[in-house]
Amino acid sequence: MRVLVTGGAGFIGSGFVLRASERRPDWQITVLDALTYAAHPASLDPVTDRVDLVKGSVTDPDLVDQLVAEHDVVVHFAAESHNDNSLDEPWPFVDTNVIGTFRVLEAVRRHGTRLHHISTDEVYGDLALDDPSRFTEGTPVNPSSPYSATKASADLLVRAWIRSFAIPATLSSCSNNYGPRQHVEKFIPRQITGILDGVRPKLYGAGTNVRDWIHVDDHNDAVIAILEQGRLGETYLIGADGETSNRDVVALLLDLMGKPADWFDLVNDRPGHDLRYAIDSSKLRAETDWQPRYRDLRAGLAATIDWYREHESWWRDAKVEAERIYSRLGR
Ligand code: NAD
Ligand code: TDX
Repeated sequence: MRVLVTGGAGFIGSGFVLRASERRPDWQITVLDALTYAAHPASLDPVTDRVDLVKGSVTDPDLVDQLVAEHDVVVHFAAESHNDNSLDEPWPFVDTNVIGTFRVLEAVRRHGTRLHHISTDEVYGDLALDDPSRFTEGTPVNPSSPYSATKASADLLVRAWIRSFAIPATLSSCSNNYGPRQHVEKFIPRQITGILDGVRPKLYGAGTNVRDWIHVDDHNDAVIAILEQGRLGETYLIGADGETSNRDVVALLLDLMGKPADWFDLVNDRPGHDLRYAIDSSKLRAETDWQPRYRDLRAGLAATIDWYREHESWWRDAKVEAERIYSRLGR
């Protein structure tokens, strides 16, 4: 099977390429990635001899058309992915996430190629901290940020192309990922690399917001399961019952890294900051054989800390740039 992975030099996309290369060695994988600030092509070093990397944008209709025509499956990870950046400069989010997805859809429609579209739980908006409910596939989209609005827009385009043009596609919306190779602008790697540099963790607002953490390998195993066992036209929510407040994540990191429990700062909140995300992944678990393998957040974080400790050259330049942006944003 010839598989085109858009955004395959980013955090989750590169994890997918590595995981699929290990679990499905017969797949021929091509990565299409614009190599933005968020890309780390070095993440693909272990598979450079067997994976083709094409530098280009999903917004380029001719390139997308040519690559889609040459593959049997497209797994569409490419996106601008960081909420804080979307609040600062929304246009790249509209361009890549909406226009880019439109280009992919049109190419898939022309060539009959199977598509799996990667989305996020953030398209459903947020839940109150004291609301016991969780998102399901039936929850109406209600995005809060420019980032999540562009992801919800892309999802609506995919669903319309399924209904109107019968393209062979599936969608998945996953909760917050953590693990190796995540860009240091994101919450967990920002705090790990900060602590390694002797900088106290920075919690937005009161630190009480809740995210539903899942290990990146569990996400990518679920994507493989949906590709192989999912029903065309369907959306699947991916989550591993990992709800944890940001304060509790920082408490785990401080404990694992030998710092006092009160060694953090509360900083300016993110405008429009979603309170809580929570995923009900019963449908995925009922229709495929997928189960999360990482069920212990403390152990997963310990391994992630080790990875950042051992890969400073992978993250150092990006850290300098990310902190320059955060200091301008006052966070
Ligand atoms: P990331 O920012 O680490 O990687 C995104 C990749 O896409 C980068 O390699 C970047 O160069 C590439 N890219 C950006 N614009 C492009 C363009 N125009 N053309 C081609 N490539 C382009 O993001 P991530 O965290 O790995 O997220 C990947 C996908 O998973 C996104 O669609 C995101 O919405 C979704 N998602 C992320 C999470 C999470 O917790 N990080 C959770 C659920 C869903
Ligand atoms: O320094 C920080 N301090 C802090 O308290 C940072 C960077 C974040 N936070 C908070 C904001 C969120 O409540 O931590 C939480 C997680 O923040 P992010 O890592 O920026 O993730 P989030 O905004 O939840 O979005 C992530 O999950 C869904 C990904 O970035 C998205 O791509 C994905 O769709």
